[in-house]
Amino acid sequence: MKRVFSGVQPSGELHIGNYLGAIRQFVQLQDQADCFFCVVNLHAVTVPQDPAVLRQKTLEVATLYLAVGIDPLKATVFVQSEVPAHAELAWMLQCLTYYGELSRMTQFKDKSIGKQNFSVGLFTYPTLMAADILLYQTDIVPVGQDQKQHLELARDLAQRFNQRYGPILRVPEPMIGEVGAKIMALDDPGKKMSKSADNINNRINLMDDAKTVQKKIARAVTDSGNEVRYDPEYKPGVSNLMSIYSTFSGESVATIASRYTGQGYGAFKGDLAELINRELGVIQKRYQELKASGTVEEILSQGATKARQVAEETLQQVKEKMGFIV
Ligand code: ATP
Ligand code: LTN
Repeated sequence: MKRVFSGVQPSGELHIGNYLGAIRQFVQLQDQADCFFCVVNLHAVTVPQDPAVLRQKTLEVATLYLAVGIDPLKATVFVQSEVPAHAELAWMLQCLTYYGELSRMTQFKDKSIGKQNFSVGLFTYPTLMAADILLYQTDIVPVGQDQKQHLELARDLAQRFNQRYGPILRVPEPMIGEVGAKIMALDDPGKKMSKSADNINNRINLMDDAKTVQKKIARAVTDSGNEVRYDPEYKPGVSNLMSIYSTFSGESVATIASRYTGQGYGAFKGDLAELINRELGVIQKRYQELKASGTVEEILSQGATKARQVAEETLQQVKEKMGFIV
């Protein structure tokens, strides 16, 4: 059975970009592979976080994992800081990572640009991510397009380690969907939809109510003209909305275009909001049930126990190979 690992940061509200780009794939994979889904709170503190908010968001992301359909009987769901091996392996991998490699990471450049001060953790973030993945001898990592460069580093580090010390780390493959892998911001289709963007009209959160979704879709930037046509270069706003429609409905953009011929943006946007609300409604109902059940903490605690066993095994092998006394 193939091993799958992925993570989401508890650094804000989850949005439909996270859902369509990554989390929805998690649910499909749990039936075919041995899956580990992590709430990566150590990654979240690379930028300042309020401790009480971080704690609450960590539980929220875990609850959302379960609400979208991740089944703790099939997949292991846990919180990164509960498994010390992540931070330990990250240090060892930092000593294999070149300064130049991290300097070239586009996410680091985007997040540090224009800031007077940013943490060293923000810089070494991709090495911690590589540790997450390599600890579980992962075959497949389902992520959105923006994580491709980080995945390449994880692959390079596995190969470098294996060459230097002997072949013990599996080299992971990214799994990036064809549609939905890069959902753009509603207020600016030139940027990706993001948790940390200041404008809340940038994104649709998984917990947004039906009215808010309607409003955000109605306000979403489109282009002059009124033709519903897929053309990312000349009609990036409409094309992004069509991609969202297509990933939610499972229909091709061509089918969607022909449905709205001659109808303009209004009808298309109304139906899109309805489509999103139908799916979010189901997730939100399950979320409230899970929250009320009070079972999430116990699921996380069992997940961490299982994760620790698997991670510890790899860490021991790494230590032995590197010459640490074990
Ligand atoms: P931030 O914007 O603060 O960096 P984020 O919204 O990118 O956060 P992450 O926790 O970094 O969220 O990402 C979780 C998963 O969602 C990753 O696999 C990432 O590739 C994916 N993802 C994030 N944004 C998008 C997007 N706009 N479209 C598709 N997938 C996305
Ligand atoms: N960097 C990722 C989150 C993340 C991750 C991982 C994803 C941390 N560790 C391991 C896949 C596998 C992001 O989405 N920003």
